[in-house]
Amino acid sequence: MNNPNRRNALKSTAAIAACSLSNTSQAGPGEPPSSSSVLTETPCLTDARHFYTVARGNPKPHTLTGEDLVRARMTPESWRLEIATDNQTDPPLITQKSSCEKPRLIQDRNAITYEQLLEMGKSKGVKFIKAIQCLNIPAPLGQGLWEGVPLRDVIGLCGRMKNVRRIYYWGFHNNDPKQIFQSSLSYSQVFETSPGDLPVFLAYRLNGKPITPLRGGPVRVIVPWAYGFKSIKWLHRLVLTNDPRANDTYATQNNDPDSPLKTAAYLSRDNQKSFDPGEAIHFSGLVISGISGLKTVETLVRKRIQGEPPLGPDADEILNGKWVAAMVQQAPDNWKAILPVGVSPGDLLGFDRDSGKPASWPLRFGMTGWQATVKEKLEPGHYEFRVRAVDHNGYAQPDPRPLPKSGRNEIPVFRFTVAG
Ligand SMILES: Nc1nc2c(c(=O)[nH]1)N[C@H]1C(S)=C(S)[C@@H](COP(=O)(O)O)O[C@H]1N2
Ligand SMILES: [Mo]
Repeated sequence: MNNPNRRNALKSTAAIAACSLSNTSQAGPGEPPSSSSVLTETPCLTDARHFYTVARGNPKPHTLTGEDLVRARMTPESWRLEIATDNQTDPPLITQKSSCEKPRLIQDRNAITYEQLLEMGKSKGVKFIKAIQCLNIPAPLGQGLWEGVPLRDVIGLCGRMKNVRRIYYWGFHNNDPKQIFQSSLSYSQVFETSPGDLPVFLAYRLNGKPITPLRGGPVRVIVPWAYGFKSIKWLHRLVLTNDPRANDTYATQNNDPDSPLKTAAYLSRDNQKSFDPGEAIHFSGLVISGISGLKTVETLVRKRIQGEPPLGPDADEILNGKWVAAMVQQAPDNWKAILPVGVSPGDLLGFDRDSGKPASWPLRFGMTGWQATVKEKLEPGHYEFRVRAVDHNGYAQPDPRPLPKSGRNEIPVFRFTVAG
């Protein structure tokens, strides 16, 4: 985990001129968002260098250069993807071994190359804007336009399969088994996508450019609905297994390995902490539209007594507080100005082909900015600010899934003072 520049990256105004802010709910005609309340806008696409990075490995694979990078098969020319079966039985759970007609292996000289993947992309390629978020970090890491080939088509190159219930996969890990970072998907998740829904894919382009080692290139898995741990970087190997268990590395760390992204609002850590009397008080942050979509973002201000114990998550003041709607950054009206040259919005998954408009805003499994201006006049003293997302089922954060090991969506709290 690194990258002190991330906050600045999110503030960059490049390519966001067309984005505007508006209230998520009834902002009455008498209350247009005042332009002075516009702090910063979140770029729809985060620069590839400015995502927050989560990577294991010693050395971190993305720090390799020159010959080391070639040996790690992390350049487009040296990259190879192997697809194998695992030869495992484990009665009574696994009584039959998985098999496929044509495994793809380096030793058999038929592993999949970068060129092959690009070639498949010409007819089968997909493009999707997705936020990456770590299940264990209460903030999105960045959002990109990912482009690649559905995993089902790549595995299809292995011919007929038998007894495959799951696929697990990992990336370059310094050839040290202790450094493997592995993830898994069920056979059905890979092979069947309901109409208009999102396929798992192997990405070779981010924001219109080849994926750099830092972002997991040359080829990275993208699981559109999932937290970052399913989107394996520096992909090396897929294994077809008859083991129905989710054998993700993250499952060994007490996480829910099947958790889809949660709808949740996050507070930027660089919000102002102390205000002069009468000074306008603004807060801002990011919001993820997860599996249940986003209805509103709401905020709550509360006076506190210095030294008092923190409120518990079920405190009446939180559950029944006077939450007020915040402003959510609106969809850009000029997607062409944001997307890489040659990419039309109608080409993107989740967008209407003819109108070029997204099916929902915020983008499904995407992020955008929110901001709030405190309306009441606050007398000098100590305060707490909270923010929460409400999803399309009407559940307010941290519901409906308050268990942090399925994604960090606690209600963020921020203490500030108004000077006396
Ligand atoms: N090979 C590999 N892939 C990986 C990881 C890793 O350590 N090794 N970390 C995962 C985790 S836990 C997260 S949250 C995301 C982070 O993606 P990013 O660094 O591009 O933001 O990458 C995932 N893919
Ligand atoms: Mo993660």
